[in-house]
Amino acid sequence: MNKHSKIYVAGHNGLVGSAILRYLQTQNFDQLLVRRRAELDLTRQADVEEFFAQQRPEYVFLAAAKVGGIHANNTYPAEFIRDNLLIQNHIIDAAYRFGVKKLTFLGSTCIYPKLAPQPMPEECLLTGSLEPTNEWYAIAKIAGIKMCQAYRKQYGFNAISVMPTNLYGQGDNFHLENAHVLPALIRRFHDAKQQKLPEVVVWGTGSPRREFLHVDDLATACVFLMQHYDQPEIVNIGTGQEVSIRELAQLIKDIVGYQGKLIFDESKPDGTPRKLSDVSKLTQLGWQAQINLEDGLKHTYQWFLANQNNIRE
Ligand code: GFB
Repeated sequence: MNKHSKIYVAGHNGLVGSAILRYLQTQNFDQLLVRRRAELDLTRQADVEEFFAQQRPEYVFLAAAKVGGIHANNTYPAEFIRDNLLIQNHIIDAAYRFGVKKLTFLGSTCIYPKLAPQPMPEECLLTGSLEPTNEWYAIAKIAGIKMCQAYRKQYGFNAISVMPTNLYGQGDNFHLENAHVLPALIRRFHDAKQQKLPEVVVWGTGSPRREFLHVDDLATACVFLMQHYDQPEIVNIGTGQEVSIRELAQLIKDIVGYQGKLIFDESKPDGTPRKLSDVSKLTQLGWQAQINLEDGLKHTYQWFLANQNNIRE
């Protein structure tokens, strides 16, 4: 991939796609191709094929997906499995048919078994049952990985699959119910501070542990792997560090400057108990995360404050 390669970023308005696009722009890649949803519906195969036939991108970052937090995954299972399967099937197939040189498929570490060994090595894929709250999404992502591997095996198509841990940062979805925990809590603590509420509810027991990667780090990792990795095996992308949801909530509370109390609502699901990625493969390839959680959180809250009137929900 060179600075004049034609690069399609699918999902450029989302958290991940927008970060990849920003990073490519700062690196002076000068043929970046994007389409808004209103211009190109990725769930429609004929439209996707027409787009690839006309535009002939050379490289594709497949960051378009239906995503959400534990509640959204659990509440809209049909949309999560259907939309993700359609989008990825259409893009991977069209990319192969219309001569794309290389494609990077974005998955998620929720593809690993609920009770996977911690930290989770790439090899534990398909060794146990999935976490039920997100199995629909996980099955779609596993199908995407297998599709990339199958197209490589049968057709020699250069598709790689990367598995980011829980992501956050500028451009996230801050919906109170459907977002992931980190943006949802930023929003809830912020609203509680504004409204001078005495307490904030955090879902679950607070004991699950999660790893959080800033999306600007993810973007550099994706471009690094697009340039330096050409194997069928999946690659984890994470920090290798985790915090409990209770610790995360306390950190966000402090950064937002909320003075009230934390209440844990144990009627809400905890999800998988731990989800720490083993990042030794990526470290050996020569990449590691740069943004620590506290700095990333401060930056994300500042971005939220500056953009709260037009954030995505
Ligand atoms: O980020 P999250 O929704 O998804 O939730 P997962 C992480 C943890 O935070 C769970 C707790 O233990 C939640 O119970 N939590 C506490 C909250 N308060 C809140 C809140 O206000 N909102 C949310 N959303 N959670 C997702 C998968 O799993 O991870 C997706 O569902 C995807 O498929 C994503 O893979 C990366 O980390 O549990």
